[in-house]
Amino acid sequence: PQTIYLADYTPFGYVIDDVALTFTLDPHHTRVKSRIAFRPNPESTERRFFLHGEGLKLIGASIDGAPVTPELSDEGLTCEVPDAPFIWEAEVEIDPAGNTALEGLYMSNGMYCTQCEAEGFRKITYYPDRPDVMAVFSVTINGPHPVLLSNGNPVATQEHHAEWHDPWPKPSYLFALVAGDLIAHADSFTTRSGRDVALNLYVRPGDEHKCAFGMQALKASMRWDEHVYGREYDLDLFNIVAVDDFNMGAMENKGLNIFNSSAVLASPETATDANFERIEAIIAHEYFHNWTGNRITCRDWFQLCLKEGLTVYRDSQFTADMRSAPVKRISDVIDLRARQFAEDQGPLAHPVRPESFQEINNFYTATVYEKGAEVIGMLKRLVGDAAYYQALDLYFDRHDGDAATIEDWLKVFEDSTGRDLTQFKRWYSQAGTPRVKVTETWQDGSLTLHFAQHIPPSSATPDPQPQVIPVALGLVGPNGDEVLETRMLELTEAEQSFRFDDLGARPVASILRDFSAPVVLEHDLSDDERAHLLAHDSDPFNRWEQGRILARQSLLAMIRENADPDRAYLDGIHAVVSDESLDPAYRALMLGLPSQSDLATALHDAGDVPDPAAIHKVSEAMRDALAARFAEIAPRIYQACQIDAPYRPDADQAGRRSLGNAMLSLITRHHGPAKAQAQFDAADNMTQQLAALANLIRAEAGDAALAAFESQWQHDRLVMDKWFGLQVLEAKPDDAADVAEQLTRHADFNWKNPNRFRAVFGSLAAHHAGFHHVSGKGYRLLADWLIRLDPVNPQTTARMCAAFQTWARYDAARRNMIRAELDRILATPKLSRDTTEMLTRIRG
Ligand code: DPP
Ligand code: ZN
Repeated sequence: PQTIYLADYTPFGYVIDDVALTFTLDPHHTRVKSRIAFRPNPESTERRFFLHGEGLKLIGASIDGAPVTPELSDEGLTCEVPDAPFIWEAEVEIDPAGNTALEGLYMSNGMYCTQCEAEGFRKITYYPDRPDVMAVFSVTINGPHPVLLSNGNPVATQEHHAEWHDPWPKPSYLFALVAGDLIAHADSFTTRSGRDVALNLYVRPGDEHKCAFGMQALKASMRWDEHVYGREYDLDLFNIVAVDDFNMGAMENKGLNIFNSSAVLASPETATDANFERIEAIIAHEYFHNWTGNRITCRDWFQLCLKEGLTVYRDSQFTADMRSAPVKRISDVIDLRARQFAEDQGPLAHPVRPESFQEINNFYTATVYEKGAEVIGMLKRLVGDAAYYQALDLYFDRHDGDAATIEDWLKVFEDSTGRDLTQFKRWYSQAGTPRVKVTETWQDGSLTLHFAQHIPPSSATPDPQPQVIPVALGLVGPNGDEVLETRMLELTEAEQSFRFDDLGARPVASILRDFSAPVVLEHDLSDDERAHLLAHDSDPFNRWEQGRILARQSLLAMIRENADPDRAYLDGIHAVVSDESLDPAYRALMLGLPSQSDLATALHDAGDVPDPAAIHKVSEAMRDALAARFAEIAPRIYQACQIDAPYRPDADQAGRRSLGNAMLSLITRHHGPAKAQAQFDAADNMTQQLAALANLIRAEAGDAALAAFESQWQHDRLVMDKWFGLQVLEAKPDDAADVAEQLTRHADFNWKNPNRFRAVFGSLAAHHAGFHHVSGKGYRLLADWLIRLDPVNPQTTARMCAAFQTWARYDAARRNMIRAELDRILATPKLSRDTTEMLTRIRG
């Protein structure tokens, strides 16, 4: 396959003034007519006329009305064109019902829908399918469906015929079309300048009761973006459509967002608190793209972080405002470490702005999204809040309507703050997670903190240079008081010291508060000092972090030295979790342990070879120890967390349920499954029902409940995804692969549906000890199914290959087994470009 380089960017040779598309829908024989007004691009000397096109049957083409015979290839067509403005017309035939890859125009449960990001539009018609070509689209749809939708505003609708016009110039990846027998959940929103916007959430009949929350979240997002970023919506209509078969979470098409049904549909009976929170965040994310992505788009796909990093950052601010800021921050850090750090420290490492790729779909990664968001957060910490919002105003002013770059973005900050961001830009160009080592000296009331930063070299970045790292620091006195309030230190050198004078007694340094930079901090505090911060730090993140480090250290000692669970950790956590003045959601987070995969990383970093079975064993032993330590208080906290009021998915109730269910798992461990069974039987919402079910399975008392759950919910796909996933996640390590294998034989294992495939195999990959079982059966099973899925859906297959990315940290036997499976997949005839690139990179 061909490698594409950022350095090779050149503008397209032609400008498009407008585009008219006419669709005549038919499951296997849809006709698409295009009429495109091109003219030579004055800013380009390129005069080769190339249009992307894949899997299209060309019926005919003409230029200015005269038929032409273009030269066709697998990737598109070329044609002789006039050196003056001209009208290109073409007609193609496509096969939406045969499109299982879910890119371009496809069918899902009888409805037509599209997914064009990144390069799906070329499967719909011949077009310069690149984000820097922006045009005004008019779309006509002929089809026998009650609902026919496209971007922008409707201009004419009659039965079986609809015409749409989108006044905002857009790149082809934001094109969308939907047709089907759908029902609208309608509402409206008035923008602060008085524009009335009609809002619709379109769903299939039967899902009408799952719309209300998504609609509220949309209105909250619209309000928030006005208040915080001064951004208003810019059309009279905003439509969202829920689709069951979808590769991603959702897509921000202009005026017509398309959502994976799992990312928008929710009712209290069918969705958990975590589902509600995720839905609220994704609705916000896609809505926020209207400005950061659509009004200002990307020049090329190397700039993907320009819209994704910023939009993830914006949706995290929104969630922090809607719910609890510390809980959101801690949850984001857990996720960042699990997904992004793993990527950054393995064979898939790449900069936030990559410099080459073969298949762009493989770069919708945690690095581009989540590290991309962290980079924005650091920029805001460095320039300060007021300067950040001023810079954003300038960004929207200066680049509205542009296809922009990271250089444009940074220039806005340089111009509005006067700050030189040359070194900061390394966050975009260098791969790898920086390690920051801190040593302290204490003398005559002065504390000196000595920082050393080191970025491990990788093939993506062989010679890393020091980065600008904002380090939020506070000092906590011996009695627990804050003796120095949070201040921002800026590391710019490989080594740097900061001195703090006139301190009476030696304080404990609380470093990297609020996780002010995406780095690995190595700060040798004693267990007593960590316990001191766990008890007293005013920074909720670092308080949580110290508990987490104590847990990790204890777990590692249990593996290496057969040590007992650390008393100081158990006591410290007991004290925080018992503190009723703290937010229940925060107390619940405090009870979490480092993931087994995180422990494997920690062992590998320390030069040990991780043994997944041993890691699983000590994690279980630690949970047993927590259950014993909480034996007395857990039933009381559990009781205090029960809610009499009707279910609401807000932060307050969700926090209480989360603490209550953390207690339920301790109680089940220590006292048996009676309480879990009672909760299962009484549950009137999915959060309580699913948590109880998980505990019953874990206690090996779940068979009856699993059967009852299945018969209650077999009509509901999204709930059945949970049923499939939970059985794998909660299986014993010896059984996880077998359970997954058996589930693939279930009549409802509809493996071509990405949500169902991920429910089983995403859960298997997430089950560390089960996936890495010494027999190799986890590896074999996943490889078998990736081979089967690849010809059907390359994008989801390639995404799932990441399960193998940590192979190099295990023992020789496991490494050999994994490599053999990677080779077996790679040897499959006609393997997709997506999967080939992923496996080649992973294998190294
Ligand atoms: N739809 C995906 C997202 O919103 C890709 N743009 O992140
Ligand atoms: Zn996005």
